Amino acid sequence: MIMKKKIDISANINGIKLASCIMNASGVLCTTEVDLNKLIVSSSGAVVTKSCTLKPRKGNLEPRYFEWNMGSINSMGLPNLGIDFYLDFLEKKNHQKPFFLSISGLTIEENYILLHKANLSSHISAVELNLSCPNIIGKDQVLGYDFNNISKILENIFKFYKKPLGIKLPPYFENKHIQKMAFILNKYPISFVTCINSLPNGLFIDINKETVVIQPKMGFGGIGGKTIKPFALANIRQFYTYLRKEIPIIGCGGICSGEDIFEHILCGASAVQIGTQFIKEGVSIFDRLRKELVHLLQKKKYTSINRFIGKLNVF
Ligand code: RRO
Repeated sequence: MIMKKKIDISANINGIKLASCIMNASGVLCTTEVDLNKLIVSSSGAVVTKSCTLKPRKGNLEPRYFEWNMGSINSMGLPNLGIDFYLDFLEKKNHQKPFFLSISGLTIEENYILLHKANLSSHISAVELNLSCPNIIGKDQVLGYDFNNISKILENIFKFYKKPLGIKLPPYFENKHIQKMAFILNKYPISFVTCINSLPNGLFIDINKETVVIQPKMGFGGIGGKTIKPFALANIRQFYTYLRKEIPIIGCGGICSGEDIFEHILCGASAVQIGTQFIKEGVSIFDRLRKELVHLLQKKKYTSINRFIGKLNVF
């Protein structure tokens, strides 16, 4: 009998150990107690919570999410149960998996308050600070595009915040912007970078009805899914090139198969998050993707994802 070698798809994000490198993207089926419990018992390598604010929020008017064969558009508007809910949930839950608390304050000051609260919790593995929410009515500023303020914000944060901190970034469309952001991030003890959030300011149209498909913001929203994979790969690749090697990247954007995960890792991701396709399939997706990834690695004779992180060839 031929013994197949065990394929290792675990990940180590600056000391945070994930049995599988595949987890959910913040925002997707991770808002309520029911959602979070399902994620805990699933085969996702970690649980990422919906970005939270200080107070609970209902979010934008519905319809606020729409998907088609190539992607999704959303303008959820940060619906969440408030940070205390997520911290209480964790305190009560005796779980084994890494837990990433995503936060997205409506102001910089709110982010500081959220981080003060997170700092006191012994149950979170890291905070994922979302600098890339595109859908708040009346607030068009995506913090991740505000290069002038990021340094100051991070400087203030690391004066008091002592736990692992990851940063969730929006997509950038110019190499020099990625270089600039990486230069800033490299100065701080950041535990990981997640890229990318949805592509902001997209529009999808129903040709039969001659209308937009979501209600908030005249139909404009963040684009996710298959359509955005090339942008995710480019951002991961360029951040991998410019970030200090001690800052791992969690790739997010357009993953539907084990092959997509392979591409993210080849570009430089140490782990990956699943958004749109997780909404389509539910928690069983983590099993499917794990099987597809393991199968591909067997075919390619890789025993571990560590063998090819960032090893993309160029001509
Ligand atoms: O809630 C949202 O509208 C939302 C957020 Br916070 C985010 O970070 N990304 C996104 O596509 N939608």
